[in-house]
Amino acid sequence: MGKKLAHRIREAKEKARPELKGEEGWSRYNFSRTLHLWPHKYVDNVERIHERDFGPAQFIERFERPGHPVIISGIVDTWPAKERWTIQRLGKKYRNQRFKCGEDDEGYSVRMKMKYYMEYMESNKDDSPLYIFDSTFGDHAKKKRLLGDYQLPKYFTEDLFHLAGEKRRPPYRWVVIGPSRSGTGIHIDPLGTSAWNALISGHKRWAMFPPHTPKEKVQVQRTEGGYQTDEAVMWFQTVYPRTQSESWPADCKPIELIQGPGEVVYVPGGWWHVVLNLDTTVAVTQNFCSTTNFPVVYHKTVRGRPKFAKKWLSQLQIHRPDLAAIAGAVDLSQPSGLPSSSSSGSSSSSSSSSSSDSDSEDSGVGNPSTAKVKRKRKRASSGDSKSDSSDEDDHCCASPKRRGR
Ligand SMILES: O=C(O)CCC(=O)C(=O)O
Ligand SMILES: [Fe+2]
Repeated sequence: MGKKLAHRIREAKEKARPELKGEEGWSRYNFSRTLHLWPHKYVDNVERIHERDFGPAQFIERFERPGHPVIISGIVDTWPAKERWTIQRLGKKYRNQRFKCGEDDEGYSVRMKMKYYMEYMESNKDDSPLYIFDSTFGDHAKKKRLLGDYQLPKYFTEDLFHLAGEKRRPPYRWVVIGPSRSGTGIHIDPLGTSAWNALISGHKRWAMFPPHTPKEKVQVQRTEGGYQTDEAVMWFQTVYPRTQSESWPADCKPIELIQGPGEVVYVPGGWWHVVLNLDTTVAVTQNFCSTTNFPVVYHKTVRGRPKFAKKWLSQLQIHRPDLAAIAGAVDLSQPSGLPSSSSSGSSSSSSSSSSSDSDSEDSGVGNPSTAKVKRKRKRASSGDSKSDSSDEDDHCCASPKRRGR
């Protein structure tokens, strides 16, 4: 390995995971040699549909309104990304562009040039490798060419945060590239939003749990995960076997699947999910607020990003008075109706939810380091930060979507 390459990788790793304390820490579990990521026998119990068989209205009634995960095929078939997003072509076209592959302790993005990341991706033996999860590609002269390589699936064209303006809105679209063993630890997507995740190449193993599943049950415990508690690869080693045992509550059984090339996963708001790359994957994912999930998303946005919510509401009053009226009727003294990674994870209909419970749903109350990170982010003028201040709890969750700016 070239000196410069080795240096760039070391630099990025130190920033992104200082707690691992150098090379040894990155491979102390030896997962690259000892783990068989592909399960010999695996459950695949998700519903699969083809986009030709469902119109948007039908999709809403069957999947979005009731909050049912589903895999959709057909969508990616017509995308230029199918040809253009091979590792080779991406490595060539975006060679000297820097993509976010982690975040430091102060909330700044850790970035690496594509050419270095590609070499790292091919050669690494890390337990849970660095993972490209970049939400700012649409803001850069060169990288924004990626936007022309895919279209919004017909079910997910509504995007109410758009009304608040590109500069102000929370991050919402990511290119996602990583080698086997990389992935995303268990989490719920931010602000009650739903998501779609389109896989261009490779295979992702998913487990999803319904919103009422207790957080303590699905998270890796500190004592069993060491420094890899938040990592997908550790989750499948520790928590997954428990989900298959007799004693796992029947109503919290996971939806499991292996997503293949060309498949789009729909993740309803409030669902826990964990994603492990079984081989090298290239994907794009977007989060959205639609008319259907608006009441919950609005509630969580007022809690998590109050200043932004105000500005958003003023635009809704102009462009969507129907939704502004719904916003006005949202009872903020009650829980939003869906959990967040930072809340207790117990059913929101539980009568034990006090108003202080719902306060902590998204606001990160009680986490002393949040304020520091917020200030840092506000100051960051790297063009990384797409939104104004975030009051959301960004610390207790493994999702780059929550961390990611
Ligand atoms: O593909 C991944 O690792 C990200 C999965 C995820 O959490 C998401 O798309 O919301
Ligand atoms: Fe997610």
